[in-house]
Amino acid sequence: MAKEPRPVEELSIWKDAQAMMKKARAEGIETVHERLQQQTPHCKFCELGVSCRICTMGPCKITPKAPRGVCGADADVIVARNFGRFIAGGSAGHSDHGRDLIEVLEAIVEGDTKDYSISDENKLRAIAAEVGVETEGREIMDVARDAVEVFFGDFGSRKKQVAFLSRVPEKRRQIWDRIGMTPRGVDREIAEMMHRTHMGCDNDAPNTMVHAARTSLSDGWAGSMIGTELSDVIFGTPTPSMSEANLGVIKEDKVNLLVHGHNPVVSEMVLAAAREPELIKEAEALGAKGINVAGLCCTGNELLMRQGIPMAGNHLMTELALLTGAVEAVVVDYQCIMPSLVQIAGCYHTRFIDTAQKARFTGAIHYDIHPHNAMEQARDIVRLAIKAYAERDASRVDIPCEPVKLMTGFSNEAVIGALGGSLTPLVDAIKAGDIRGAVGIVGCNNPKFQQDSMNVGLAKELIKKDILVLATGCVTTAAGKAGLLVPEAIEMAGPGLKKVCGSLGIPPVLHYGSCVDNSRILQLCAALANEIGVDISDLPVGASSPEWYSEKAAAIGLYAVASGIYTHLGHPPNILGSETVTNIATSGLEDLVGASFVIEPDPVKTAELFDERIKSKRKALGLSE
Ligand code: XCC
Ligand code: SF4
Repeated sequence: MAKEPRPVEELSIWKDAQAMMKKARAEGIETVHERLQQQTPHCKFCELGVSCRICTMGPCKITPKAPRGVCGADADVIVARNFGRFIAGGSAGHSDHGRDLIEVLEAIVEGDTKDYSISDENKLRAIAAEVGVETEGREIMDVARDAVEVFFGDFGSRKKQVAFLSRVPEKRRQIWDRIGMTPRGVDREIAEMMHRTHMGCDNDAPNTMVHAARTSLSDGWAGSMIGTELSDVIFGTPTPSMSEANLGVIKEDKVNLLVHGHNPVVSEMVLAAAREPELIKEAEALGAKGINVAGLCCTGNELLMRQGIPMAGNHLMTELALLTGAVEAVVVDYQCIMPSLVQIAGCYHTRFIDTAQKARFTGAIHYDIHPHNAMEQARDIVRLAIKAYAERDASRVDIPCEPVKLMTGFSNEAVIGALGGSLTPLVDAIKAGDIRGAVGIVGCNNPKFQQDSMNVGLAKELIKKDILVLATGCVTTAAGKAGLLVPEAIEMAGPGLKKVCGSLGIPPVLHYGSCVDNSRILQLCAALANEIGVDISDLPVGASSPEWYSEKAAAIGLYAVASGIYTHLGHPPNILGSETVTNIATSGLEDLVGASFVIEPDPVKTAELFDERIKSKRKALGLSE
């Protein structure tokens, strides 16, 4: 028998989401929430992490009566192996994204593309110098060519450490060296994790956990960091600007194109095509008032940061955005794209377009996009959307709200610029206690939890306590919709943040970018630690992913911890079936790397935990509470 649908108010805190869920029910369109109900209750063994499918002597599951798998692996080994592969998956996602940016830069250097170019030469020179490339008096293309070599090298097996470890405080590098956590090469760590977790290899859970951390560090300090830095080089380093969020950014009188996925390489071209006068004219000829490009998830974040395009929504809004009935096309690259979008698009006139050979969707229209043909393909995609506009059924259109304003564009370069050229004023504000500390709130939505209740709840609690919040990934749209990303939000903050952010004209919650851009937060922490002359683990900072779901979010959490940042998760990964692994994650790592995970579903309690942590770190630094 079908289960009763849950009240929409329980599923999301947002009116726009609730309205579209009701529309979905009225039109008989299934969403993530119905499918979650069908999948509940979940398999207990999988939830605990004690099921193993790594070989065909199994599959095995650990129970009190069967405490070892066929090969003899116990719960600790099985949980650690599963967790290790989970982290490898997440690291692979971000890092393969980073690799794609190196390939674009290589195409620029080789003259294989007319569509992409180097937008920020200064940034390229700066990062090249950081990774040991000679820049003095050289042509920019020569610098770029050498940088391409260094970054491709970071993915391989020839190095003792990845290049951006030059940013890491000395003390931290010594810790990693001592425990065998220094990331050597992205592909190497990921492949080694797959090797270690084959039957009969790494059968010591703590040892597997150390390599899981090393794998995640290769993501944070190489794959993701390269992704961020080269995106800035190619598309421009973000500077503050204003934009908007929620389903109200979809326009009834325009051709609406949503970009979804993670990488700016395709979506930047779609946006550029949509801004061409000739294509706008074609849209107008069909009676539209123009072409509107809006973002979903992280490719949305990328374009929001650099181009100021509005955000239609985060993870759990992706299906609902199509329910407005006003979306002509959704153009995707990869990651976090629910395959169900193809079916929902099929219920409307919406074209679902995939663009990456490594992320094809059955039923999608495929465009094979490469650096040499990107703009031409993007124009075709925009034309397809314009054509679809003629088929839109006005009677099924429902755009449920007006957009909310937000401020975006906080790269480290922009922040340092706003501070007058150095981090000193920020350090002074931290020392004075006006900014007591900082927490990065990052990551996803998960249909198991009321959408954005924890993301928004935690941000609000933290700023009240004069803790600066940096938002990335799907937390961005949540914070934006809640009105936290505008300068006026200082009214919701404590007196210290109100003073500092007020004088700078910035919000108490800063949009720091997409998920790979968490590397910006790593870089900021490292720079702060270097400025004060301490390790990252000595700083009054933290990280949180309240509503995470993905392998990538787990990798982010783990590289944050391994970098010395106390990290909160709203719910645990599937590790609770091993006391050893659970204890390592929630306390053992503290002894090893000076930080650990904390699991807490309640945002108010979580804010108190951060408060305690920040107090103790401030005290240890000799600062006032
Ligand atoms: Fe995906 Fe980055 Fe999570 Fe959003 S936040 S649901 S991973 S899009 Ni990274
Ligand atoms: Fe079972 Fe061991 Fe094979 Fe896993 S590796 S399926 S525990 S026999």
